[in-house]
Amino acid sequence: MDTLHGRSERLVILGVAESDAHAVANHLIAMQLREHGFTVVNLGVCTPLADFADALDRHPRAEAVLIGSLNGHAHQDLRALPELRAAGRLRRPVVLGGNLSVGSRTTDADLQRLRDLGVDHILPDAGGLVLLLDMLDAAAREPEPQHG
Ligand code: B12
Repeated sequence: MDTLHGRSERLVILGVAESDAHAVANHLIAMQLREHGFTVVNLGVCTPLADFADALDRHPRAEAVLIGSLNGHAHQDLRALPELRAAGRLRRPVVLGGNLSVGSRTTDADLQRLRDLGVDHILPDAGGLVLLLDMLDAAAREPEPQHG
């Protein structure tokens, strides 16, 4: 719904990847986003990718789908992304953050494998999240270029 300032309520879907039980960052990120005025649909830990898609179906105004992964199994947990996208689902920017590989060092190849699945944005920590969401929001509001 539009506010007095002509600004729609801002909503995001947040959760932690399917095999992952790490809860602390998820709660902190939800708090941070709520402090910035976002409505956060927080699916919590151990959330299968299909549940993110279902949540987006229920909340089609969501600006982005934010997924945390700490245990190193992001690629395995997000492997259904190409299939869901091919079926016309999860058609919002997917933002992934956390420890994105097994071991202490995440290589460019690890990140590329995630992008190849269709992950749109990767953030090492949550510090840049609001800025990224603001940039995505601004880009989504830009008028489509006119052709012909
Ligand atoms: C606490 C903890 C646990 C607790 C979790 C309790 C709970 N209810 O959350 C318990 C004991 C259950 C646990 C279990 C396991 N853990 Co653990 N755990 C940790 C620990 C010590 C702290 C995590 C934490 O809460 N940090 C505080 C938060 C605020 O920081 P953060 O999680 O790093 O999040 C920041 C960024 O990563 C990022 N971020 C995180 N999520 C998101 C999401 C988005 C959208 C964005 C943009 C950014 C973002 O932003 C955050 C803030 O800047 C870390 C080590 C460490 N010091 O980080 C290991 C660690 C994450 N665990 C690890 C492992 C391996 C496991 C287990 C597999 C161990 C085991 N063999 O059983 C299991 C996995 C269970 C599972 N199914 O997921 C490894 C992962 C290694 C890897 N990726 O290769 C780590 C790094 C320890 C290590 N050095 O080996 N763990």
